[in-house]
Amino acid sequence: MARSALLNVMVQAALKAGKSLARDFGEVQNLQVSVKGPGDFVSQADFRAEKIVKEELLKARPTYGFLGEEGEEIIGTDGSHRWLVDPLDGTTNFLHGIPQFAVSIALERSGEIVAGVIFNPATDELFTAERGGGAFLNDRRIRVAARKTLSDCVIGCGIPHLGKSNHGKFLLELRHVMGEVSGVRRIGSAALDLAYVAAGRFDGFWETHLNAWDIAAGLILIREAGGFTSDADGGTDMLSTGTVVAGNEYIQKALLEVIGRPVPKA
Ligand code: 2AM
Ligand code: CA
Ligand code: CA
Ligand code: CA
Repeated sequence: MARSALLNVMVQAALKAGKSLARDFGEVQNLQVSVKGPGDFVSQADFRAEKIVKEELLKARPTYGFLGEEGEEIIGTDGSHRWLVDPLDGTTNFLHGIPQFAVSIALERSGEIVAGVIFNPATDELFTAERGGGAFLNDRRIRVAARKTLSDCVIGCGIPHLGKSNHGKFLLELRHVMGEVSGVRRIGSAALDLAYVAAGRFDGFWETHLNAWDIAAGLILIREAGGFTSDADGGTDMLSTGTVVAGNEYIQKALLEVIGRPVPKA
């Protein structure tokens, strides 16, 4: 597997930030935590990881823009390139000692995602993809699962947390999906959920109210693994709407239809 110089920069940044996260995960009880909103936490570990990623990426490409979850956006002098970074996706898991969290880094070129890296330092799993080059888990090529029938499928989802306004809508979607699939799972890191679809572990996934930094890297991973993604209307505005429905060509379509079903009559 030959990685481009640019993808290598992203991988090095993710590994370095991952090391910092792994260190902080070992003494999570000593970390300073602040509350951004109901159910929405940020810790020293998030800030440290973002600083590392930002420094590594801007050192390698000083003219590119940078949008990370925890800091002010940097507008680059190069108007066509921007990094989209979630330094710690799955902060709630991290703070509870649950080893399901990741660094997510994507590169946007003229509005298109062209490369993505997702790294879980607790499992040492590194997911990478660049446009036209396929998707990889560590050094092995990955592909989306081949199942064509919803009743055979395990589907990942995100569950709205405290402070989100979409609890009722989610329960309705879940009820529809539960009636059709073999099982539903919830990891608590949207980046890992999407990486799991790319790796064929989940047959599909849906979630709403996400941010661009949660999903940008995962979207290119799925595309390069032969999968499909859309927003709630079947369109391509995942980054701006924050809704993702993902799977192989059959399951993505089937899931979109199931999720969009109207409220059942009483
Ligand atoms: P974060 O950890 O970077 O904030 C999962 O549903 C997504 O929602 C994750 O990507 C997570 O990103 C975000 N999220 C924010 N607050 C959450 C919470 N209290 N519980 C679960 N996920 C949360
Ligand atoms: Ca957060
Ligand atoms: Ca996130
Ligand atoms: Ca985060």
